[in-house]
Amino acid sequence: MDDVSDPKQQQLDQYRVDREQGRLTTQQGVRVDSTDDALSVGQRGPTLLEDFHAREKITHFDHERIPERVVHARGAGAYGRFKVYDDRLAQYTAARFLTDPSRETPVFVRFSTVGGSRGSADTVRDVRGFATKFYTAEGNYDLVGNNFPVFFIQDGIKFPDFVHAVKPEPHNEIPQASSAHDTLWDFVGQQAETLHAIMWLMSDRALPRSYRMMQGFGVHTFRFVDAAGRATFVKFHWKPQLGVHSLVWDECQQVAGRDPDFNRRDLWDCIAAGQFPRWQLGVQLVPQEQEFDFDFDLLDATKLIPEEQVPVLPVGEMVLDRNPDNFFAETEQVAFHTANLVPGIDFTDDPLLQLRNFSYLDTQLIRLGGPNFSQLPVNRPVADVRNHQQDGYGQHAIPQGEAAYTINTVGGGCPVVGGDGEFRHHPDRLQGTAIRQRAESFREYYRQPRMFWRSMSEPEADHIVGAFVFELGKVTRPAIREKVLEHLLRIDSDLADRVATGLGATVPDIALGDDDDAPVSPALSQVNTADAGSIATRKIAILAADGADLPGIARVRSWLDEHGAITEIVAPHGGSITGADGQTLPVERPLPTVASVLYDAVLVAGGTGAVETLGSVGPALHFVLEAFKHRKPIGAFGDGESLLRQIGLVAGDAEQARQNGVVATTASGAEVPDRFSELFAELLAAHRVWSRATDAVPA
Ligand code: HDD
Repeated sequence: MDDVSDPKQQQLDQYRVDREQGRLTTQQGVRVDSTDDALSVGQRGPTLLEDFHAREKITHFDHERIPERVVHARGAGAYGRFKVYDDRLAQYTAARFLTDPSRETPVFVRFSTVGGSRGSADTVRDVRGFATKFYTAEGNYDLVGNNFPVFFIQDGIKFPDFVHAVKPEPHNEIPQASSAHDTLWDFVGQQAETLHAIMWLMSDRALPRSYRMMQGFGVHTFRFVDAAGRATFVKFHWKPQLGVHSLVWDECQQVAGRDPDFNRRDLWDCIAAGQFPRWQLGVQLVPQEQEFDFDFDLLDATKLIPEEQVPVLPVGEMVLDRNPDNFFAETEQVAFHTANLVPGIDFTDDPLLQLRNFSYLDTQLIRLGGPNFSQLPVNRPVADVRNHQQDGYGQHAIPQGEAAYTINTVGGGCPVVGGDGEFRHHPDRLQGTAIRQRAESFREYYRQPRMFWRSMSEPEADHIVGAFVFELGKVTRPAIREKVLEHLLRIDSDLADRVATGLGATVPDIALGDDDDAPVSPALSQVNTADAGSIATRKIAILAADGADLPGIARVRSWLDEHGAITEIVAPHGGSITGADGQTLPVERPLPTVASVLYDAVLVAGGTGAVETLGSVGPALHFVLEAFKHRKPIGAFGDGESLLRQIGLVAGDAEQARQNGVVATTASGAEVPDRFSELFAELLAAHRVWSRATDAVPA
């Protein structure tokens, strides 16, 4: 993308305050003489009320907290830019930012977990929020999506019930950021509509390796409206350039303790290092006339349109290239709203969306303390804002003029209503009776969960079974487990059998209809969404010690660096290591401060002395074994291979290495062949070695 000036960043510049220069002042701009000692009567006497600086400082501190988001409390955000490839959407939508390839639209994206509190860990089993604010020239457009294409409920009126069920239980506020407890599964048992999203929640999609490596979905069917008012149904997709990759559950639980900020840190570090994450925006388009051509209802947010049925048309690219300056001011105060639309995009009658359209504005009022939150720097449109809404807490604008109403003559009839480029609601023709009743077309709950299950690769299916066994194993009421097993049986009997076996339970004896009618959608499997080509931004621990083969490290490292990977020297002690050649190399991470779960792969450096040392350090051996257990690529060069043999890992020839994910060469120094690095990178690009047997690994 061109590096053109960014109107949003220019706007934000007016609000940025450089605290790394200047003099300390009060909020009134008065310089203070001391901020260490409050004004008191003598050195040991009482503090004086007249110390306005002390009072102001304490008072401001007392008011620092605002309510955390009722859901999606924990998040991380970044600024970036969006641009369409061409004008191909012009025949469907009047939205200029989606049709004009010469435009670059500034964005702010906030990724989040859903259930946990603001201070909870990143790597929990959960849906991830993927909310994008486009600061378009026609006003702000918010695409408030998730990394699952389907939601847990069909009607927004159930949202408080669902959230109360998944959040910590009300009597003791346990468990934090976990769905593995009775109330969530009780809710699932009673609400078959949750099952499709529950399948996603039990899958690897709920454990993203990185926010940079997950898909995003607008979830609902929205509507594009063209300049002539013609509508087309649309679903939005974000596809990450780096492919879709996940952690494994055992790893997640450990990372939650080792680095609770794992995903947040990953996003921050990569942007800070200039390795900007990118996503392709895609759309699935359905002509209005084809609204009823599907075996589900397009208005039902618990269903997806299989990509094989309606392909995703790639339309543009988003890059995130700037970290916020201040977490609270920007990431915490950003306010998304599904009803922030621009001309060319409109809602459908999806009953989940309709209540979302109420909820977001409402929640910002309590969270951000009044109706002027859209004036906060991160929320400010770059488009002109002019209206007669006035007053309220925190009014920053200074509206001028005598008339604060429309229609006026006093203010010259301004601001003028309408004219050009205004938002017009799609003129739906509506007629009906007020009823509380779910549409019949919403009442099939098992076919798409079955499609999801049957589209999984073997390891993905194993993980789903493991997740159900873990979650239901934590449920204390047998009747709840049984009810969920009944639903699983209706999805697929093999799934139910395997989960029941893991739980030591029996599959309920119920009459079943024919369950063989589910199609398979290869696009749902991560095997098909992993980008097998690139190792960019993958993190590799190079395990080394004093006596290491530093020229060998330099050779492999430069190859990996050149291909965009991130390498870190991990050694038993900090400071630096001295190589066999007497040279020194800085240690980036002392072994006691890290663990293999924080890396994508491990490389054991050669050097006789180093390998002997590492072979006698338990945490170093555990490091390699644990990476092996989590199916990460393991490599060794020079004498490094003997350390692998010590713990029973065998490389073999290239074919065996591919199968087992262990690659080694006896070559050292400048002789380490590129072929070694290439094979290691091949394994790394695939992210995990699913063909490796790991059941007996003692780590
Ligand atoms: Fe929601 C936040 C996504 C259903 C009510 N939601 C929130 C955020 C995301 C989503 C990404 C965090 C935004 C941020 O980073 O600030 N929500 C979804 C998706 C849904 C969904 C993809 C289904 C398709 N949400 C949903 C329903 C309701 C809400 C049905 C209520 C009827 N959501 C909220 C909220 C939140 C929110 C209470 C909490 C904080 C906020 O809005 O700003 O209004």
